[in-house]
Amino acid sequence: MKSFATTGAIASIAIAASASAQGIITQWTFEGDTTTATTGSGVASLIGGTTATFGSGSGASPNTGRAWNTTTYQAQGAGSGTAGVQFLVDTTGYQGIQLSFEHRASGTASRWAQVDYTLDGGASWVTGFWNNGGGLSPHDSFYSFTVDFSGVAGAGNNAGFGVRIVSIFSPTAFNQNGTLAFGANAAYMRANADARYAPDAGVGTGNYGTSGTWRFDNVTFTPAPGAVALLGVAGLLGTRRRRAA
Ligand SMILES: [Ca+2]
Repeated sequence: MKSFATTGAIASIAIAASASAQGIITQWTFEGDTTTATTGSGVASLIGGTTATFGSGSGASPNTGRAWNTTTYQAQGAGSGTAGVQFLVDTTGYQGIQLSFEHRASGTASRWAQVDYTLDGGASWVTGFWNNGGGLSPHDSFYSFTVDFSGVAGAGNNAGFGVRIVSIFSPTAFNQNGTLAFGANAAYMRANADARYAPDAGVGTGNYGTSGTWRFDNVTFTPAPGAVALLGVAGLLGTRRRRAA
């Protein structure tokens, strides 16, 4: 595992350095409390009834200031995969598309997030392409995630590409506190769930709530790195992550 983690870190650094050299396709940093893209162009929007304000940012490069703070998610037991945020990006001229974003949850928000994608400007969606493995916990502030679309035919060189990040039911059964027990794919697990998940098991024993918040920062689409060898490493990492999820 150690060697795998090290390889991943090296690949991530190489990807970041290459992307910086080649240019970001589109990025939202939410500085100035706006959903207008900071770099490049694209359309960010709320879906499934969510609402949003702006809050303090992740502190990560390239900014330290502000982030997009969303709330008003679906009621417990309703609408899995329907509520969240959406980003449409024209990838014309680019291949090997990568999405990275920073994500923070409040205690009562959903712990599980899923990424879907569209190849036709949002007319239709491929759902369940990626999920975070339940990897949100308010204990550690913002988490950084990368989603690799390099293996998706049509993600690159497409004026109608886009993704949405949506809240989903826990794919596995869980017992929040002894009285809030749910089956698989039946309920949202609150982010600071006491139920499970090392190393951030959480201490919350209440139920998920619609007023929980998901905060996003540095939502970034980059093209593939130029180095073929590193592309292969990134592809392997992406495959392993999807299998693990
Ligand atoms: Ca920011």
